[in-house]
Amino acid sequence: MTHQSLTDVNMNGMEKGQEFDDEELIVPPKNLDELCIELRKVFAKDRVNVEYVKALLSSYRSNPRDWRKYAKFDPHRYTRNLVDEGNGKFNLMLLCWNESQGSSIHDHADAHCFVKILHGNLTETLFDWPKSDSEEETQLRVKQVNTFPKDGVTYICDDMGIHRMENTSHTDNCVSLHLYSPPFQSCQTFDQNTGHRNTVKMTFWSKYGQRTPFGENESTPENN
Ligand code: 2CO
Ligand code: FE2
Repeated sequence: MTHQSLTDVNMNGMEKGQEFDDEELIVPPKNLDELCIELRKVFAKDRVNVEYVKALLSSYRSNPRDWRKYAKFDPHRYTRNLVDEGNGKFNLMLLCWNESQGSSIHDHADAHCFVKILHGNLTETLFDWPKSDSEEETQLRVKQVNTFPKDGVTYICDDMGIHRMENTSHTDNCVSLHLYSPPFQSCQTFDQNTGHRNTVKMTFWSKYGQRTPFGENESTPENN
């Protein structure tokens, strides 16, 4: 057996020159805790490898045992439930969508947005940005509509457009895992018919499995 020096093989058993975040080398996380640990490592670096993060999220097989404690539904709108603050580099959260619940059309505040479906199906409608230089009212143009099944993964950033997410099922709810990096607390929403925009604050229905105390979300209702 030949002996490789320690400088040729790093702690992950990778040879020199191989990237730490090569998607060919992913070890599927066995649960949500393992996924969080790996995400913290990946986002500790200055540059985000979008393909790697997508592949990592895809490799995790959703298990309700892992995320049940964060899955809290509201009869009136979808909920945002904080799972991990990623050492300040990202926010990881569970979004819980009852039957027919959906978001407004919104942007992502110059952040990366990764989505992994944990239960049910989620439909994304992707729109072009409204022309920012015109006062003219124009309908937003639909670029694409996609439905993602359980364990499916998707990604959006402002360069790709703006979107609406909805659970179009009348019989099943949906749970999705969202990662935003860098974290953000407000975004813009858009009127589909006129292109008019509003800035809205985003809030958490719960944090680490505990209902957010009344008052912590300020007096303005969230509207994202
Ligand atoms: N961005 C929306 C939110 O965080 C959900 S749609 O998926 O990006 O509330
Ligand atoms: Fe979104």
